[in-house]
Amino acid sequence: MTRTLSREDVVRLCERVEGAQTRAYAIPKLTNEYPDMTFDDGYAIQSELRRRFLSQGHKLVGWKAGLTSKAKMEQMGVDEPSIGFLTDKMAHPENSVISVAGLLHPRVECEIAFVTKAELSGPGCTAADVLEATDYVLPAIEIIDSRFTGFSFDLESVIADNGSSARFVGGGRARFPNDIDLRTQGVVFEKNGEIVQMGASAAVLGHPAKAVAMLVNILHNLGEVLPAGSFVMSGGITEAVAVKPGDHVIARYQDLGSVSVRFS
Ligand code: 0L1
Ligand code: MG
Repeated sequence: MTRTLSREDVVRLCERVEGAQTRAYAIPKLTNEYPDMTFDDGYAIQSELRRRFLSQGHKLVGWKAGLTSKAKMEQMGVDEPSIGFLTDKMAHPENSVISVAGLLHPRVECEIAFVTKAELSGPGCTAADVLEATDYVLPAIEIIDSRFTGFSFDLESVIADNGSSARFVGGGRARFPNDIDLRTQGVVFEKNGEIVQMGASAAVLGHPAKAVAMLVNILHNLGEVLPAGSFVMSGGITEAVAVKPGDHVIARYQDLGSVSVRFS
């Protein structure tokens, strides 16, 4: 564990991120002021943000792995994945309308979500452990929203900003993980009727269950476990696609049906 920020700095930076998230204004990346900030500092800020949201009555429903595909890492110029927490306030029903008024740079990713039936803990959690503990998988759309000015950020700042988490939608057809090939799951992503991305789930660290295992091992470093009944998004299969009011997106999966959302 390498921390450079004092508790006062963590609280101050958390308040900055919380303000940007809840009032939708852009802030400079945190490393401009704290160039020595580490990933552990980023997670300390993220944990403080989680503590605050939960104390305001938000419910923790699960976690997300981010930056898990090579395409995504290249798009963002980073070489490590990250994790973030998900609350009930971020969840939206399938094919609902999401207002972008409360968002800064909304972009959409198609992902495979896992719902767990047993607790998972690190260290050393493997993809096999994840599959064993998975109740079912389903298709999901994540709406990410970086709060940093001009999309200028680094992994330390993204971690503090809860991995750009903003909204998510689960839908389609839930399947038992052993009934489909989760490694070669194809997805076609359409925006306003046009195909804008295509991919296969192997883009997510070779197998999306590996991303969930990685998430569990990072949780261990934060002193946390993944409880049974968690909703876990395993990471974007393709590059994130920007959306604006009036857009409609649908992600069609080979064996998991489709999931869609509209924006106003
Ligand atoms: O879900 C993710 O892959 C996290 C992306 C974090 C960086 C960004 O805002 O694009
Ligand atoms: Mg994502």
